Amino acid sequence: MAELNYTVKDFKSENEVRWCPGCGDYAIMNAVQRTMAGMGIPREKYAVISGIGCSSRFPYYMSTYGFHTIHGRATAVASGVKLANPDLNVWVITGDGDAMAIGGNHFIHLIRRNIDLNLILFNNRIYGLTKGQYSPTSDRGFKTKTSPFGTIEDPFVPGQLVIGARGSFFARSIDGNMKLSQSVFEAAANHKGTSVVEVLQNCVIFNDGIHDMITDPVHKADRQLILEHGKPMLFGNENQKGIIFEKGKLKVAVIGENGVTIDDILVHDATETDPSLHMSLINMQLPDMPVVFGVIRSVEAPVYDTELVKQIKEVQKTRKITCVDELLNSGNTWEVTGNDTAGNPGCPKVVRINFTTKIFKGSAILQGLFCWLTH
Ligand SMILES: Cc1ncc(C[n+]2csc(CCOP(=O)(O)OP(=O)(O)O)c2C)c(N)n1
Ligand code: SF4
Ligand SMILES: [Mg+2]
Repeated sequence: MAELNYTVKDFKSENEVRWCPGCGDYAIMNAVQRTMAGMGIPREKYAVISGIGCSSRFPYYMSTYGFHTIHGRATAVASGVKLANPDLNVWVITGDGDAMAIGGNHFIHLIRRNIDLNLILFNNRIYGLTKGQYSPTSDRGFKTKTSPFGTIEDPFVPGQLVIGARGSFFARSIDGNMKLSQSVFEAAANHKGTSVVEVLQNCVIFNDGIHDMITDPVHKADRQLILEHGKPMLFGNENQKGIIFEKGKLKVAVIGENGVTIDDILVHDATETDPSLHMSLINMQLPDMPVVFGVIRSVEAPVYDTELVKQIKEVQKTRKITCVDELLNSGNTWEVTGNDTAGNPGCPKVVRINFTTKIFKGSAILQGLFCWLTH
């Protein structure tokens, strides 16, 4: 195959981008386009499938195959796209409302099946498109138009759902950190199975600054821990802080204090199949702990689409009928000829009816219908 020298521009469509100026979605899309340009995959092999929401307008702006589907069902449509076209590189674009509220059921079952898709969850912790209602990732007490006195419910933590649904890949990024987003998108694309990337996204209109505590440039070194597989979990301006395991819990320690050395700091293993430590990392939150980013979990697990193809091939070896065409042309078939229901003579087409339609033999209505359908 000739070398593909794509640039970001090759993945931008001619459609006018209609996100608000300053919306975090722009940076996420740019990181996706950079990732796709560098993957060495022909453009026609990409399909981008979205639900409904501001984030879900994404496929319009991509110069790839795409489908802006219905609310909460991007995962279902994308599953079908992938199973019918296993060689496509399929990306699901969804929001916190789209994936966690109306699409919650489809989200967890996609992950449980481990279909080879990449899902990017734009988490602005609000319904943006419908103008600012609270979402399943909004904090307890959060005031919006639909919760004027503050919500009285606790939010989902998307990574917890992924682990709970036996997820094989979970990563986190931030809209403004395009380098990090690009690296986790690449890792997601290379992972076999469902990869979920949660991106903390700022909605400048309805939830501006919701991630500021984490992204604030002055404090971010102390508040963000960017994980790398095989490396110690260090953070802070001079990487002087790290994560240790003490009394069954993760804890922040400072190297050089209380006898702590670099050897006490946990080393990240994204490939560990036991999800306990990955869950603890996902649960880390301010103010006591930094928030964890990067690829948190990436483990090998059976992939649904591969298993499906394998199973069909296996079954075909021992069956006389190996596909639907063969089924329809098998068993008791006979020809339907004669006049149609309107009395017009000679339906010239030969219609094969197999055993499933046998009970209708002799039915003039069916006969006429078949003539009409096959004319
Ligand atoms: C069946 C159905 N119910 C409700 C809606 C209204 N609706 C459209 S988008 C949306 C929420 C979008 O929020 P999110 O997924 O977080 O996307 P964002 O706009 O924040 O990117 C809702 C409730 C709809 N379009 N269809
Ligand atoms: S409403 Fe919010 S999420 Fe939607 S385009 Fe505007 S800034 Fe982005
Ligand atoms: Mg949202």
